[in-house]
Amino acid sequence: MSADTSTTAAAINTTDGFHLVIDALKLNGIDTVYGLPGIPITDLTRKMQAEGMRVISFRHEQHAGNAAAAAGFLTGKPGICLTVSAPGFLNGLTALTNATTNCFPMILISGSSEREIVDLQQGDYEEMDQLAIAKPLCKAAFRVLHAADIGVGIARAIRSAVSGRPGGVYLDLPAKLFSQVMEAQAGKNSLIEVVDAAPAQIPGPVAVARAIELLKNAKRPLILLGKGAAYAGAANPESDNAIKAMIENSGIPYLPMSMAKGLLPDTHAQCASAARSYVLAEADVVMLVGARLNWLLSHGKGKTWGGDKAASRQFIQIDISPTEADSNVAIAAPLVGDIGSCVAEINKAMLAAKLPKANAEWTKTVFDKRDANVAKMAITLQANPSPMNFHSALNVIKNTIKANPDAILVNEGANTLDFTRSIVDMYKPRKRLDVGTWGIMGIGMGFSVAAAVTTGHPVIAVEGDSAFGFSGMELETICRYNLPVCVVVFNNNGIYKGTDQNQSGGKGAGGKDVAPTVFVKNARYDLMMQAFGGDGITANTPAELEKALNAAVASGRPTLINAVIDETAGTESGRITSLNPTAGKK
Ligand code: ADP
Ligand code: TZD
Ligand code: MG
Repeated sequence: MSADTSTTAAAINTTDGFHLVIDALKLNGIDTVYGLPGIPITDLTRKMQAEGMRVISFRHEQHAGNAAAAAGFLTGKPGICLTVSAPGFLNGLTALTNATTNCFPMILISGSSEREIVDLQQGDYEEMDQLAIAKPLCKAAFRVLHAADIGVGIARAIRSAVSGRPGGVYLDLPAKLFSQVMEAQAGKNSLIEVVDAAPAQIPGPVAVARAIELLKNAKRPLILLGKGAAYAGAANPESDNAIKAMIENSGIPYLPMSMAKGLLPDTHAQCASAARSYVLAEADVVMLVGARLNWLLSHGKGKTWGGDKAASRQFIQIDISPTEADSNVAIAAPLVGDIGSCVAEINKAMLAAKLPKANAEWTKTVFDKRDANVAKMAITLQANPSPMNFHSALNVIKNTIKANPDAILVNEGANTLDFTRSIVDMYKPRKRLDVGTWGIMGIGMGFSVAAAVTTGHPVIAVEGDSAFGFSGMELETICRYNLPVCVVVFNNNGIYKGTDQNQSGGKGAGGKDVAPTVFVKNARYDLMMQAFGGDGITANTPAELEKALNAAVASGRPTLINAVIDETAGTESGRITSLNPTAGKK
């Protein structure tokens, strides 16, 4: 080839910012994005689709962001959310921050306006210094100004999202970047395929020995599995097996946190869920596996942990974050590393030390209490009151998940959340997605979309009527992509219950309003689903609910079941009413 023709070929053979973003994502095995188009990323979404990527387009960015976060949790790869500038970015930011709070890997990629104008605050279209705003609210934040740096930007975002404690990463892509042109081969060479993005982190032998010593002397040991343990298996399947082996070989009772349910089947012989308050108060050595001692575990102290008994309790904590230990109470044996590696080391050391099975007197007491509570609950579940209450409706959901253990259960609300978590058993890892560390409402439809898209399995979303309202418009998204999602709205006419009264006695500007916690009575959420071509049904009895749910799971069609629940059945704030300040003034 003469020098002349090669120059001509090079001039023709160019790439641009749009394609470099797409190529960088694809090079790293990312084939799906969740987003909402508009300036400056409209063409990016089209070109992604043209290049074979899946672009799931939402009606509001918060739900696209929640979908990306759930995809991250389920797959161990960062979920990608793509938004426009300022308002779109802010809508996605809640999800990014929530993902970070929950230790889910995701990347929020937002287009942004002209730097020169934004920085002088001259009033650009959708002007905002997005990078500065994102920084304190996520794990890491980057901006790319030159097309030649797109490869580095995406690589840094991926590594930051999944390495160490996973979390949310913000990547700022200014509008001008997308049309920047560079020579194709140089562009290709600038991309980075991230090698070993979440490297194994093996705990030191001294730390392992310290943990074994505590287990050896334990009289009433307990293992607590958190959603970090569930996530660890998405990134490394050996992790699930190691946890199962540790629990079964040790004979130690275990408690799963909400999203760790199903890591081992909730019906497992060593599951202590139905004796939760007993084991938390009585255990003398507690091994935390990917669970933080935050509010969800009463900070590791106080009445939940047996009051005075808390002083003599010792904790082992397995966590990838070295600063998690001692955040609430002293951790006698911290084990820093990834859960798969840490538990594998514990298993080896237990074998070498010939650790005996957990004290039989303790385990018998725990399992007897559990069995008695399960038997008591079975009677409540069988009752068939009219109107239907949480228990009789959840008995149907419980049986459906038992018959379809691959189905993913998405769950939000207050009473709807608490009762579902304790009543519906899960059988396989990473099948339960819920409100997580923040107890946030609004994750429902975004999580459902991601669960259906990433797994192809049926999704059952059990939603309080208030909770559902936060993301209800995404029913259209579910119908548009024809996803196998069945939304069950537990309709009790309001937040917590539907019976609250306006306390004004008819006086004042709001005298004629209903109470702030109640909704339109007898709302027909099922008709919303019909509006978009899905199946919508109202169920007044467990039999009607069962029929509709079975049909939905069998057909895989988008379905919404409006499950009418006794409006008096709930309690204020569900299980966490103790956190609810009420007026002291008489
Ligand atoms: P839960 O709410 O279920 O109790 P948390 O979200 O409080 O769980 O805790 C999850 C913990 O798991 C976090 O402290 C996080 O650092 C840790 N974690 C996440 N992934 C891993 C991993 N692969 N290996 C070890 N620890 C992990
Ligand atoms: N806003 C956000 C983003 N998250 C929240 N957790 C809340 C508000 C407060 N909140 C709860 O903590 S639960 C809940 C709200 C509004 C709704 C409860 O009503 P529901 O469930 O209908 O979803 P139940 O079954 O009626 O209790
Ligand atoms: Mg409600």
